Amino acid sequence: MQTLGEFIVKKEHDFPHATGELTALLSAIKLGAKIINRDINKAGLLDILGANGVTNAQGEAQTKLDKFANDALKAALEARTEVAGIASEEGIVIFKGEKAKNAKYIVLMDPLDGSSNIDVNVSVGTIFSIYRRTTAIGLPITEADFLQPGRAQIAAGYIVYGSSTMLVYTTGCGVHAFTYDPSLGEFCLSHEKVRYPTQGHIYSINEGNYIKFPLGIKEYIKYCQQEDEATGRPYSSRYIGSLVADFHRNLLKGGIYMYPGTASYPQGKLRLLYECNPMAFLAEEAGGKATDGTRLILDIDPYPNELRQDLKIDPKKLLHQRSPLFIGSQSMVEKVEQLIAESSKNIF
Ligand code: AHM
Ligand code: MG
Repeated sequence: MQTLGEFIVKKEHDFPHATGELTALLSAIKLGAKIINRDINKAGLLDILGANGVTNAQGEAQTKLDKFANDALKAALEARTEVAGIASEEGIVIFKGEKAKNAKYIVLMDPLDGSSNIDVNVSVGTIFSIYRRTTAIGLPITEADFLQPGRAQIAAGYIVYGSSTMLVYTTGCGVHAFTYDPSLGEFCLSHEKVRYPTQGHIYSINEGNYIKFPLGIKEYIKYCQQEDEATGRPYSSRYIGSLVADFHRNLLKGGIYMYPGTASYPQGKLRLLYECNPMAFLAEEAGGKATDGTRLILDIDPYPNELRQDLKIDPKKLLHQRSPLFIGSQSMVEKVEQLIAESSKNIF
């Protein structure tokens, strides 16, 4: 049996110049995850279910557990010397003091993804994404440090609080999954070098929004439902409504998760920086693909030069930018991209 801590230290030996800082940072996330896991497991007994009457930066109702999870991770990360600041749905926090000025990394996170599921005992998750700071060491970081393309991530992962709790992460050398053993209080290696199965058979989308979907997406849903022996269609439809849990199932079984834009919300619902990017890094590392329908998610620049030069743009607001997301088994993502491209030609 190998614990997450042992595994990360062993991997670090593969990099001769590694300083151990990333290892320490990942262990802070691991600690935050254990705290969140403990309290989620007894949520019905503690007074932490339901909304807390606060709305977040995007006007969405915050649940008590959203706030609790954010605080648990923030405290675990702030206590370390490796992190200069964090960002989440709750906004950007630039840590104060000398140690933060010299810390190498920044963390973006969705502390409690799928939080509407928590009150009904359905799986939720935590998503994290780690970058090197872009501001020089010795100076306080700025909001722009958090607005890097996903390609610049040096690590990303999630914790899924499901029938068992698992932590899944990548540092760019494959995707590794660890199952939490509550009797030991440790995450233990259960799946090394996870890869998508070549052919997936599951599609995940909120079909209640069907009427609002662009033509290409409607055609892809029709394609999933047609009979075809060679590709094993019809595919199964599975949608939990927690990105982490839907992604996790599709990663292990083979499938595609979709959250498209619609006429009223052209950018969809999911946040590029702390939901789409980390999942896209994991998907690519597992041999899958993640796009917004036409571009690879990891290639999207959230703060291109034209926006940097526009003084009316508040970089704090760019943190919450959204993107359509098509993520999962490569051949399935490419099929939906093809139908999106064909349907856009038909319009003109
Ligand atoms: P959240 O971070 O506020 O929980 O929102 C993100 C979640 C995803 O986990 C999930 O896939 C999606 O929202 C579900 O949205 P919908 O209810 O519109 O299908
Ligand atoms: Mg979320």
